[in-house]
Amino acid sequence: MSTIASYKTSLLDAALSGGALRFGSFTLKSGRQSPYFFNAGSFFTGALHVPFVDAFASTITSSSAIHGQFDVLFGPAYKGIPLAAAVFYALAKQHPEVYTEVGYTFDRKEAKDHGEGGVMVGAPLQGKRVLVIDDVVSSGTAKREAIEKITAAGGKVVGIVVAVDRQETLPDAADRSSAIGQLKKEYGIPILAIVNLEDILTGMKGKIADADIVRLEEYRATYGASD
Ligand code: OMP
Repeated sequence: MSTIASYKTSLLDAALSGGALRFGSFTLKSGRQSPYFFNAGSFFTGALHVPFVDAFASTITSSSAIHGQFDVLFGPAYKGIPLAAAVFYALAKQHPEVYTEVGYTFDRKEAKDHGEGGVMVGAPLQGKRVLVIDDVVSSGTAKREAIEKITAAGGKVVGIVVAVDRQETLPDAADRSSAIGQLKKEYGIPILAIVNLEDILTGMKGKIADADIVRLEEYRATYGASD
């Protein structure tokens, strides 16, 4: 029987109990009809937020390719914004020697035309190494948009960390390579996820209805990536 790391189980249990991980029928941004949905906006109590933020901080600090290798933590609007602020605080508190001079930034969905103006809020990105932190990767479109915005602002994306890798193929893919695999290949950067679809399947067995597990397996057979 396959097992998963305890911090992943804690996150999945918190997500299930708090309603952040739901099973049923959901339309995704890509238009796909999914039997599950992960909503990062549901981690809104202390009991849910703390393990969520801690799991991000542990994922970052346990990767030598990412820990201490960036100047700015970037959270794309909207769900990446509170994540970047909270994870940045956790990192600066746990490792002040590494993160005191690191900044954090987020974008606006619509440019502000008064006051300081612009689409970016926080640390300037010009010439900086940027780590993107966000909720989910499905087809990878949202992360591509974030990379474009950061690049346009003069920053260089050096990695991406998300809560969930849905391990899906690209919508127009000729093969079964994953959205994350494509992004890694295209940008040559590390991309980490706290949990992926396989972890969800393993972690949810016995905790959700068997019929939901079957639907997850069917979805994986249709849209699941092979890498
Ligand atoms: P892609 O741009 O297709 O990678 O989709 C990622 C975005 O879809 C996330 O940033 C969310 O806005 C949304 N999403 C979720 O939040 N949770 C899911 O389980 C699935 C999606 C989705 O629409 O694919």
